[in-house]
Amino acid sequence: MSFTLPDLPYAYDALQPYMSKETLEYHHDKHHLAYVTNGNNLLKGTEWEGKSLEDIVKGSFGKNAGLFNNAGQHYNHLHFWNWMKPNGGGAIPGELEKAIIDGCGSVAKMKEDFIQAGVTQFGSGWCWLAVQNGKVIVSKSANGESPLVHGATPILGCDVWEHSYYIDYRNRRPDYVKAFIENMVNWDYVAQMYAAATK
Ligand code: MN3
Repeated sequence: MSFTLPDLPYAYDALQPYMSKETLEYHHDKHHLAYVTNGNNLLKGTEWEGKSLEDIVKGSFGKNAGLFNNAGQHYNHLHFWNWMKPNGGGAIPGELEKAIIDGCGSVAKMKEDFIQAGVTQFGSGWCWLAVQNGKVIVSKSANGESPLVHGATPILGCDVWEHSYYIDYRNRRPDYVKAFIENMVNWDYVAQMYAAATK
């Protein structure tokens, strides 16, 4: 299958004041599109042509860096747009909340660890909530990597590449990750991914 760029699930100005229209225009229309275009070019003629996106990401990791970087970032961004919503944040669906408390100690501790992971990811990368051996964990990864290639299933990720926040927050990455976890997350989508990862 080839990669395609989906429309954003909301208007470009829908995440203001936490993420601007300009950021989403560049991030979705230019950065994500580049991963799609480059990924399709690099996929051609490889053993992964015709495989699912997850299989391409996992299969190319450590074997075909160019393809992995673009396919990995396509996977991450497909979910990233859905991990956010207008008027996000707020109550976490019950079963997921229980799993977060069980895995991370409390919702407050999960948020603290998530922000810390995002802030301490040196250079480009992502911070995550993932399911590993049935437990919710916080992690971080470099560049286009995700928990998928580190033995876990991602259920929430925040893009901490500078292109995700520099227009709105300049160098203040901690403020961006805090705004993300407090005010932008679509917890219903996270709960869906949690349910799929644990069934
Ligand atoms: Mn990005």
